[in-house]
Amino acid sequence: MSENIPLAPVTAYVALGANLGDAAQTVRTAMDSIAALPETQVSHRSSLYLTTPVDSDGPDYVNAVIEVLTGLSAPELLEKLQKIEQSAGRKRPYRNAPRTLDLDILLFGSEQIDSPSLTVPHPRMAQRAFVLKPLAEIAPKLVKPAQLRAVRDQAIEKL
Ligand code: PH2
Ligand code: MG
Ligand code: MG
Repeated sequence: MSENIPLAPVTAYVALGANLGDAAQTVRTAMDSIAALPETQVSHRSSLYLTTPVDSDGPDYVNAVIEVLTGLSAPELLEKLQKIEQSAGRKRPYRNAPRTLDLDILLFGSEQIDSPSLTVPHPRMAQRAFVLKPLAEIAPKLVKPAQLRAVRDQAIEKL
């Protein structure tokens, strides 16, 4: 019985990043793939940003953030995002390796999640201009001016 009652949609934020291949096109296509997920709408898309690698190497990254309304649970959304990463050719040779596509759940409603596969809110989001700037563009109330000031030395520009 209870499994047939749909969950109320949750507002979640997903960060997109890529620095191998045609990164801008991969990020745009990933936004469309997320919009096509079941029970999921993309309600806001940030601009695309060109950013210097942080604790990573290789070419500059293309980064963006989207807001989604979803009836999926956080683990279901994570599984579907990982499938989209895999179809973009994602390999994981070592931590923070250059990548064709990275999709990270930043926030999932007001949920706090600490499982082996998923930590939400994303534990490093407050240290990264490539997350905070696009997030502030689409959800200004979620990012405090002091948080933006703390990352102002990290190179980021709109594409
Ligand atoms: N992702 C990382 C590590 N470093 N740097 C930039 N500029 N953009 C990213 O998306 C990024 C990074 C780990 O996921
Ligand atoms: Mg990441
Ligand atoms: Mg990731």
